[in-house]
Amino acid sequence: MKVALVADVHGNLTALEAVIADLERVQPDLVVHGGELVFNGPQPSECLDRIRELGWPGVLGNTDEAVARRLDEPAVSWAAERLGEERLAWLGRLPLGWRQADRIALVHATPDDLYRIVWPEADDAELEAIYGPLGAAVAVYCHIHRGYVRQIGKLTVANTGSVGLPDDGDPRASYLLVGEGRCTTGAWTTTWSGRSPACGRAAFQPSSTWLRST
Ligand SMILES: [Mn+2]
Repeated sequence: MKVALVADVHGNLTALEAVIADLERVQPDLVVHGGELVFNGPQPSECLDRIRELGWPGVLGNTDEAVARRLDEPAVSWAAERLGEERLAWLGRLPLGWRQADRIALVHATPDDLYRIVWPEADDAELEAIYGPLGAAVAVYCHIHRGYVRQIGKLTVANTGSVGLPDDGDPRASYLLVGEGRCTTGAWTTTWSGRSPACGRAAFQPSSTWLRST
């Protein structure tokens, strides 16, 4: 079973549509979103509606939570106004985690923190301490906008990268694909994949100072 994990859309509909087109080619059995769907791109409502229409299950991201509770910040207010009460309520109801039995577990940042940053350079012991307790063969997180896959003993830790605001030196949207692998060992092979066709970045990036380059 092939599962695509798609995250950090950040209101960038152009990038989201590029990923959806790529998924039509890849034909995963299931698509799950990893949160940060609406803030801080130009089309928050359009992105949210598209994901709801596709019926992807998913998890809450830090900015989803901030927008849902109308954090008093200009760019958050801008997005919240466009979304309206019904969409904000839907956002606020997103769960903190998603899992597929003991095979895949997904959280936005870490199991107990929506904001904590765990870089790809983290050592094995740190990754295992944070994501091992999820109890899944493949632990997936999002949030840092840099996709990677690491094997630590029997545990695979992977990051989805970002659809709308990639920060890994490649401006194209990215997502993670987890496929069924060596079934004799019960392990799942995780494939870093999903470079979608070229797409633009959101023009509206009021909070993108954390990006190393544009
Ligand atoms: Mn995040």
